[in-house]
Amino acid sequence: MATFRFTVGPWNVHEGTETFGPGIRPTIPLEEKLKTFAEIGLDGVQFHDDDAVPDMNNMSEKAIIDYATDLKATLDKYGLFAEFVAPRLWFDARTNDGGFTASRKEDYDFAIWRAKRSIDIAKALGTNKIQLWLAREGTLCAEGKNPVEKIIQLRDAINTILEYDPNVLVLIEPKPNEPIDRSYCGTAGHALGLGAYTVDPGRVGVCIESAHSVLAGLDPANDMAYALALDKLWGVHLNDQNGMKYDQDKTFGVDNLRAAFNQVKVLYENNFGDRGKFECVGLDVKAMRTQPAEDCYRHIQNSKRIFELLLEKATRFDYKLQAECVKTHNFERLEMYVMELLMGV
Ligand code: XLS
Ligand code: MG
Repeated sequence: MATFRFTVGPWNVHEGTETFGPGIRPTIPLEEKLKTFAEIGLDGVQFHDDDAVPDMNNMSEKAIIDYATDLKATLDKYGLFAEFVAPRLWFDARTNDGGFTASRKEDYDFAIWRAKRSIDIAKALGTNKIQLWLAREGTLCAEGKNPVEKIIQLRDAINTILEYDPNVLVLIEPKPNEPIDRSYCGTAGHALGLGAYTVDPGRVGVCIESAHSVLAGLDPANDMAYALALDKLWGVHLNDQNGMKYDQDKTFGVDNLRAAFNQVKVLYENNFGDRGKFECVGLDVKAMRTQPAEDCYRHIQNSKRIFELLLEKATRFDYKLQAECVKTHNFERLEMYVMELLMGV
């Protein structure tokens, strides 16, 4: 059985800031977070470019690489590795109307600058994975962009990333909406379709996030299966989501336990994780706003524990009974078996 490697990003331990209220927990310095990640049994860390190099917009290209090289030493100190670097193109004023699909050339150029610096940072941190959560790549005002032109522009941006470094792998993390109204690349199908039309389709894969699949009205386990079937599942962001509303990033499995089980089952059955740190179980979860500062890693620990408990259930899954049920079309029996397995009967 694969050894699963667990990762999170520094943003998964946060102050509780949301649209309706400011932060209510104190900011924890990065090194303290890294130390705690190692203590609670995580293996690696995911970074936005500016999680790794906070003041990067005001630094020279060399200074950015030097800063990231120091961070790599800190990661080594705690026995952690970097899983990926993601250009954070949704914070800066220049990317308000999208980065790779920006309408103004200077904004597009800034987005490409950040993507190239993300690659430099990734290299310094010892990873070749660049994750693209295409947050604002779409429209708030439907007539505000020519969609065909912008989708080609998005493809060209990915080409530029692929051409900048021949070792880079691009993981698109699709999401159908939020913060924009309509995404140009909202599902795994869109992402892999676009990837197929880049200069090097073999270097474009996906990271499936449970909540994002739910927001697209899709089943996360089936999205993972789709990418696994095409050998394109290069990352997962496990979390949970109560229906098609705002992105909740809840603890994995707390709302949809059976769907969570099926995510673990599909990963387990397909040996996800066998390729080492290339295939990590990312926990993209956020603590509730009510959570006290003294216990603000609990949602990560709970997500990992729920994954492990569901993994134990997946290893005990009765494939003989399943085959019998399938043969006789007795899916009511199979379904009850799954429910009893999950309820510990
Ligand atoms: C937000 C995304 C983000 C990415 C990393 O919904 O999940 O956190 O995972 O850029
Ligand atoms: Mg995510």
